Amino acid sequence: MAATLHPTSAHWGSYRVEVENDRVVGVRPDPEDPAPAPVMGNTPRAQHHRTRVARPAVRRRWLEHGPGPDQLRGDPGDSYVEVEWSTVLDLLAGELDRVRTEHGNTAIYGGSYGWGSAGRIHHAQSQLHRFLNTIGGYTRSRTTYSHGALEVLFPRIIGTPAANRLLSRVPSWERIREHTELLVSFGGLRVSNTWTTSGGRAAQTAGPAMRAASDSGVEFVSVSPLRDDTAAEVESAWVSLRPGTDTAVMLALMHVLFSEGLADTAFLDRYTVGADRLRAYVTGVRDERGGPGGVERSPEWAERVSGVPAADLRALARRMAEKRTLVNVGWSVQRARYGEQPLWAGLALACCLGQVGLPGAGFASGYGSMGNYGGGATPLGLPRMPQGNNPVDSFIPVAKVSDMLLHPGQPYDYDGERRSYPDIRLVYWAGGNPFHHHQDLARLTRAFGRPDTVVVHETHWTATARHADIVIPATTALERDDMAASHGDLALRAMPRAVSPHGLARDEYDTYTDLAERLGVREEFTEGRSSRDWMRVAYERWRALLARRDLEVPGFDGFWERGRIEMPARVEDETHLGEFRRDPEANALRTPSGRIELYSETIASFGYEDCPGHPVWLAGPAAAGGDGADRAPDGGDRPLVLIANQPSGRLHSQQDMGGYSTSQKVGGRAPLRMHPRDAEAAGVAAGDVVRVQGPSGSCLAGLVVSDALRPGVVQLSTGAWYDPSGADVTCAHGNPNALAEDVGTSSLAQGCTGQLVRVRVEPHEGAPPRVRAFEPPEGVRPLGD
Ligand SMILES: Nc1nc2c(c(=O)[nH]1)N[C@H]1C(S)=C(S)[C@@H](COP(=O)(O)OP(=O)(O)OC[C@H]3O[C@@H](n4cnc5c(=O)[nH]c(N)nc54)[C@H](O)[C@@H]3O)O[C@H]1N2
Ligand SMILES: Nc1nc2c(c(=O)[nH]1)N[C@H]1C(S)=C(S)[C@@H](COP(=O)(O)OP(=O)(O)OC[C@H]3O[C@@H](n4cnc5c(=O)[nH]c(N)nc54)[C@H](O)[C@@H]3O)O[C@H]1N2
Ligand SMILES: [Mo]
Repeated sequence: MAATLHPTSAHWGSYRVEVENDRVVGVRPDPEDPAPAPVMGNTPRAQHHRTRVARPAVRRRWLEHGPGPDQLRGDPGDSYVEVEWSTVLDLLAGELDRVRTEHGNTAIYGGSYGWGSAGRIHHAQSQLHRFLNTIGGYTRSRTTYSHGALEVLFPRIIGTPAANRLLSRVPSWERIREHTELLVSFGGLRVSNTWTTSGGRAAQTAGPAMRAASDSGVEFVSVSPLRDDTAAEVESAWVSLRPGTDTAVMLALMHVLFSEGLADTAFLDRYTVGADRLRAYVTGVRDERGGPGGVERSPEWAERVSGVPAADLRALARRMAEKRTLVNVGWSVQRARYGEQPLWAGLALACCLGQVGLPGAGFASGYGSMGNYGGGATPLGLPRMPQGNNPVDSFIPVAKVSDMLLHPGQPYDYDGERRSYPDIRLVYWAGGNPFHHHQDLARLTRAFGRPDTVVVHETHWTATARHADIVIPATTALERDDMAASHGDLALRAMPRAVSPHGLARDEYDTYTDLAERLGVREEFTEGRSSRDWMRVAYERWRALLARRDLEVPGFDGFWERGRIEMPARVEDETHLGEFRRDPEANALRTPSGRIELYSETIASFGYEDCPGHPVWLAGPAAAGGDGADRAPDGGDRPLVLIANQPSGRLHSQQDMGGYSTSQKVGGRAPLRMHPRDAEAAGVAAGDVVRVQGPSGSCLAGLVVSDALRPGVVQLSTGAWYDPSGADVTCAHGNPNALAEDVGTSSLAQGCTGQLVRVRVEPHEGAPPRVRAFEPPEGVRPLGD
């Protein structure tokens, strides 16, 4: 039988799958995509893999003992019982009802953070939230793992609307090509990161756009511990620094600007508050609390802390002052202890240059982090599935999940509030993998032992599914009709079902419909519609909104038949803070001063030692070992800094068993990159199984030796499926979150700090344990290859 081609869309792009006998046998890029992402190569094997959840399953111990805390949840030897759909739906509906009746809806944690799959209708998290809202609500999560520090800090220092625009309506790469002379990017500009866009993208344009900017003469400076953080096709100068020291570098650049008369004092006076205090701190007149006798944050000081030669810092500062300069702070840089500081210092640096609000200049955060950033257009609305309203107002900052489960009632600080954790009895997760994304996975296992019941909807038997009492098999995006488009996208694409559901997997919408039926709220959940009806309704509502602006798109049937339509979009030529620059009185920012707050009275009034009133240098654990004045205490027996960045071979943990992802592994384990000098010192060689020891645990990995890393730095990307089955090691497969510490950025934002971990790397003695991450748990009959 001849293969047929079916269009689909994922967070890693739009492409086509080849289907033969109801099986995905290959992938083909979209012929119109200028730079298709190789990540799509994971799909065929992942779609039919033996780790697919084929039937509903219940943990044997939960089935036998009923709900309750259980420290054996997630135990590698745990077993499951596969049950009928009607059985699992009865059990789950009964348990939801028991928890909300006995403990109230606050006791249900439905934050369910994660990237599920693309598709406007079958978005796992939105579906779950809609369902939980109809049964009385849930404790939710706030902010993201991606840029949690930015989301809390920027509303305080530039005001909420401007902070939102910083992430949503950003200058296009074309505009950069036109106006920018120098782009200094802290955290580099990884093309492999731009393959990903939440919701998918019609075409991969960021890589080609960066190259075009470089070809037409924009100068790039990549400030990063890794040389290859900026793509080879982009000509760039590499400023190699110790991880976690960007703030020191930025303060020194400001020191040069202030001491050489290059700082734009007219700009600082008119558009900012607090520049004097910051200047007094940078020049050493004041310390971080405003007291006398600080440290001069000179290039020589910064060289000791960051390893960047003082002469290079001087030259860079002068060049930045001379040219039309854009300062980009990649999201990774704030995913570390004191992650607020490099953001705030980066903005302050841009203000000292006086170019904020000019086309192609100022401050940005996100180029090179996500594909839609700089994509050049914002669609005028998107079809959406309504989620309803959550009557419960309980929330946590998203990366506090373990703390919440382990310490109900305990107080904690967040953005000026003293809050306390709710008492969670039921955890409900759909479309995320906390045993991929959270820090200190052994601690997360203890946390998941606390609630009465854990429910997970999954397509695959991930480590998170293996911590659940009730596992609900979900269809993949290839098994259902949907449509895709994202912010910064230009076309809406149909995603018609390509293959039948795997085993007994069902669309989550249908699962919730049956649960809602049992809980007496079917009508409220469905409003009388099937998911297919909702697709039409969501589309037609969007079409009606466009019609009110005299914009026309075809009716739903016309769209579905064509498979792809251009979306009316606003072309993004707006300069961030451009209006504010033109008239700072009429367009005052929504901050207490109406200006950019280089010193924030509000933040200072919180009294946080870990985030005072203006940007300061605070040495996080990664910065230890520099012989600067602010040396951090630890470091001795863990001399290396591990960078846990995004994997280039997949999206997070998704499709880790796929062909492209496994082609990067070394002996079936996650690849750890190390500088040849460090490898020699550690007594390890390329291809070896190495043991990595971090503050919270250990993992094994396969060694790759490369001089693209700064000495003292190793790289182990996230996303290898967590495998706690090895005897003497936390993860046998190479998940860096087995090593990382579970601490927030600061009391202000409490963001994720997983990017940097202090480690020791050593040879693994004896026969290494087998990797068992891709074997379904006991009691589950695998269906698939
Ligand atoms: N150490 C360290 N940790 C990090 C980071 C870091 O830099 N360093 N980065 C962090 C960041 S920025 C992020 S965003 C997080 C990402 O963390 P996650 O978003 O949690 O990671 P994913 O692997 O994308 O998880 C998505 C899950 O959804 C499942 N899924 C796919 N489709 C469906 C569906 O239709 N229905 C259901 N129910 N499930 C589906 C997939 O199988 C997968 O298990 O990780 C964070 N963790
Ligand atoms: N292929 C692929 N693309 C992705 C994802 C994926 O999983 N796979 N995930 C997506 C998601 S959800 C997000 S939020 C974005 C994240 O986007 P980013 O946060 O920008 O991505 P990372 O790859 O984590 O980090 C980028 C680089 O920052 C550098 N870096 C780390 N620490 C420091 C430091 O202290 N100082 C400096 N100057 N540089 C440092 C590292 O060398 C790293 O390679 O990526 C998205 N894109
Ligand atoms: Mo993210």
